Amino acid sequence: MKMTPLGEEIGAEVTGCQLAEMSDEALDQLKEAVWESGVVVLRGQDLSPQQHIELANRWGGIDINNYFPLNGEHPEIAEVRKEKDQQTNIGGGWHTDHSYDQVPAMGSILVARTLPLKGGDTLFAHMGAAYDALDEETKAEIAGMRAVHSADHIYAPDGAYAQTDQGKALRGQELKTLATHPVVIRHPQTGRKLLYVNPAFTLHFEGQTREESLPLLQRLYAAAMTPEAQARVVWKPGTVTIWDNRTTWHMALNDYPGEERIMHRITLSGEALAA
Ligand SMILES: O=C(O)CCC(=O)C(=O)O
Ligand SMILES: [Fe+2]
Repeated sequence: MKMTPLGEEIGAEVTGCQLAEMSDEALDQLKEAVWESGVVVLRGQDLSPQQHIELANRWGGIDINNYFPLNGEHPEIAEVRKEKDQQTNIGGGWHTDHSYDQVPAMGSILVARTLPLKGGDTLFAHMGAAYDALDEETKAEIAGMRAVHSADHIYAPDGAYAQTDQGKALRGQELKTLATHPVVIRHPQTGRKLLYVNPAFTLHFEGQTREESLPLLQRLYAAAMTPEAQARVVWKPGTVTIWDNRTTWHMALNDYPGEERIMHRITLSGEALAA
């Protein structure tokens, strides 16, 4: 297995590995690459839905996403879909999946099934690099702080997606989510300090209103917007991307009007987060 960095401080492109027939040692190596670099890309994979599920189970278990439409034959697989005639995509702004859960998902294995001719790339940002980029004063200010996360303003009947042409496809509109996590977490496996707030699901700091929280939140978000902290995944048929939600943010570009894009996502179970 060979790894080439994707960006300066983020990501790895892995060659010499077929996910469908990987040894336990290779799986352990791949996990470490995901935890440390945040996102790995594998090309030329021939991964059936059944093999996708088997890989996720070997990795450490599956969290069923409560909102995305599920694949009819394989309910472990969520479909991230944009039809030819839809305007809105899923995950089109910077976010961390499932930060609104008490025990957020570790990450995802995303498999390209139908791609536009060009466009539809996915951007990733490394939240360890973002934390490192903060000045010492800010690091001291956020040490010990906690933030409140929810998905209700995104997925509720009057939420962001309900007003778009993705609204009808989504499930779970009646769910209520609320979770509090440290603003700086330690990665459960690597121990690295990571900034754990994101523009989609973080509402405010604990003990502050949203209005009071926004200036500092915006400063923290800006730290993830450096070229060194970011990488772009350009999808091709057979591409599989695996990412860590603690280490990274991501966003899906919506630049392929009139074309269809269908991805199969399995969400990997995680663990409780601590400072
Ligand atoms: O479609 C993509 O590239 C990613 C969408 C997304 O945010 C997700 O699957 O969590
Ligand atoms: Fe996402």
